[in-house]
Amino acid sequence: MSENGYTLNPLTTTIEPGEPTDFHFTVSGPDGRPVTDYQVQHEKKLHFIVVSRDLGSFQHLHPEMAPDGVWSVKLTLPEAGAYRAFADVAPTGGASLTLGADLSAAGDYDPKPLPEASRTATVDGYTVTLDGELALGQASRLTLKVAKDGRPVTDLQPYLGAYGHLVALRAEDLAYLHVHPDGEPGDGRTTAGPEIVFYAEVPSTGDYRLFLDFQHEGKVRTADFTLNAGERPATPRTAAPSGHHHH
Ligand SMILES: [Cu+2]
Repeated sequence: MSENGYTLNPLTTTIEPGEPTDFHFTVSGPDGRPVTDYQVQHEKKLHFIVVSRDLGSFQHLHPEMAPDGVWSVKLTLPEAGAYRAFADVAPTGGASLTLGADLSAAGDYDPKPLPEASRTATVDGYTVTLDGELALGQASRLTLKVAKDGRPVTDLQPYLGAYGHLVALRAEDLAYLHVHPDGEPGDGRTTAGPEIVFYAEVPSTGDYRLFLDFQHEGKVRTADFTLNAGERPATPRTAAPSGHHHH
């Protein structure tokens, strides 16, 4: 919830399921006051991720900040139940942080089991396949390959400064993983698909949910996966990345 003295503070307490709600929050700093100065990361000062506790629902939103540091976003929680919101920020002069807060939508809650482990996701006629392993104790290389109607997509569009954004969450407690893209549009070596490469480090074995945002033909879509992280293999399949950039 809090990191380095920074806290995510929801100001909206009641959310009706299925109703678009004007959701407000602040990020308070070590002095207890709302932070108003942020560094831009991936073209935005704040990335707001909202997932349902059962990890069936995922949203990646970009709230607007008022001069007093109050953020606003139109938020719809699709069904009654428990949700977790994450704010990815880098206050000016500080490190980048992921802050979390619990949200809920009132009503009867019908939690669903975690979707079965799968390396293929389909969304709107696109098929995304995932190659690579999440292994404890090493940077795991994950390759996501995008196809449409059976053909590789080679004209992905930059979205927030990358060809894809991957969010990984641990199923057990919704711990948020830091995932780094390998390369970026315009660096002279990163192609616009069909493959998008990431490096992820998992803090424990167990099940993870992965959500890939990618843009093609003017629309952002999300492909989701369930992946089990195992012990470190005896012979690592992939070495730790060298010389890749943090963004
Ligand atoms: Cu974002």
